[in-house]
Amino acid sequence: MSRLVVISNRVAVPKARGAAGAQGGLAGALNSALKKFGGIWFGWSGQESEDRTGNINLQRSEGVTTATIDLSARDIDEYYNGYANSTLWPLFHYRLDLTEYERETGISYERVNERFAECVTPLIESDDLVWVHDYHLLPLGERLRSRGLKNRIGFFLHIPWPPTRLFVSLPFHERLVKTMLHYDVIGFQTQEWLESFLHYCTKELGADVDEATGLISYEGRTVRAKAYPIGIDWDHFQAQGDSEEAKVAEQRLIESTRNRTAMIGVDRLDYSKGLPERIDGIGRFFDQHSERVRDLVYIQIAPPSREDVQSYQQIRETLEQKTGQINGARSEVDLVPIRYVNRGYSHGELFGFFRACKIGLVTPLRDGMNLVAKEYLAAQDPEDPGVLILSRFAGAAAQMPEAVLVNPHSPDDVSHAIKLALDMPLEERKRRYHAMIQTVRDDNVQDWTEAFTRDLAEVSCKT
Ligand code: ADQ
Repeated sequence: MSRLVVISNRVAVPKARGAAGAQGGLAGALNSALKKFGGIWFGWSGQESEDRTGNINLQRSEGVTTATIDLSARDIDEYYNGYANSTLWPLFHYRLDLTEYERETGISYERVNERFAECVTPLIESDDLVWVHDYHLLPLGERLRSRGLKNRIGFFLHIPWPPTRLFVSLPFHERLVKTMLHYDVIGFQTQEWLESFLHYCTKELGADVDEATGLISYEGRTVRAKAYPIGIDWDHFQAQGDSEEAKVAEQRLIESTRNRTAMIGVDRLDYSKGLPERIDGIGRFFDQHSERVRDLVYIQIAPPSREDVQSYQQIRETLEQKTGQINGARSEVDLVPIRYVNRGYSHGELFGFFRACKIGLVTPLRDGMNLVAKEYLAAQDPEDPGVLILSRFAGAAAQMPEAVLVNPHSPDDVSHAIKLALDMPLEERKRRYHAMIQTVRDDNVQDWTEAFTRDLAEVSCKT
């Protein structure tokens, strides 16, 4: 069997997984894949240093070898905070209003991709499958090819691919997509993002695209584009749910919310997750049903994220303000309607919290998939499941239409969904839960890695 070389912006060693703190869905998924295949996970250490000697730090932990490099202060500022998180992230989440276009950060993005290629190439053996991840590394395939790599190289985008009309606002958009067409397989979370990409290739590049098979022919090369919806690590999550930690967390929440229905939201503090809009929806519910304020408590767990980027500082302020306003107006000596917790928890604790909450609110304005929606369901008691309120703009909505789907921009819609969830009879809750849980259990992260790596392995080697 071929080894697997995973390349992503950040590398997270497996033992960090259970630790308290926000860890993106990507980390857990990739650790599972690497344990199965053996091989290497290459990326940025998360550390800053001015060392340009190309020193690579190799470590082995729980069956996974990690290879990391440090980045300079300038690279972190311009490649990571700049082009990746102030240009591509907002643009790909349809937020033109937050998208910054700076020529310098674009140049740094290319430079760091080149440095990644330079450092990882000597670690790659001729038969390895190479799997590149996410928007930080869109041009890496082309950089690896320019160094003579003939391996099968795949790419997976964890976030949405924007509609062509938005994407063309990116200076040098053609150049970026042309570099992507050096991969052999390109994966997207949903059919919708896949279609947007194929549309761009047809309309803007004039590539020969077969919509049915996802095959793109361009300048003598053929690339396969396909949707591979990511899932959770079901077994791991269930095991966490059986832990003492989960039981204590569940009990703690039940006791502290006695006689009130608990609703929960767990999100990185990111503007794409629709947090202020969600608080507006909850505020609207309290306005429309003031008699029910005493029945309800909303718990928002939102650890800070990308704090060096200005738009992330703003979202934090906005959220604190809105939460403060509602609590100020609606609290009583023995009652606070919204609990806002600005930190991360382990998956065991999250399992316990999810299980204790009768309503899960997952309302991003735009999201590639959203694993929290799946984790919430995975933590429910099948005999008395809670209700998932899910944004129709999350990739997960395409897989789970039985959730209570909402338009997260509309406070009335969110308020109405809360009312529906609170009053939903047990039979209907069970029916919806059972319709969704099969997808969550069966289309899990192991299945996802298998589907992607199988397709990549089937590509014939270039000789
Ligand atoms: P994210 O934007 O990070 O991931 P998501 O899919 O929801 O979003 O994954 C978040 C993960 O972090 C979940 O496993 C969750 O449990 C964990 N997490 C969130 N808040 C936490 C907290 N307070 N404490 C501890 N853990 C917390 C990106 C894309 C998504 C896509 C994933 C995977 O933006 O659309 O689903 O990658 O491909």
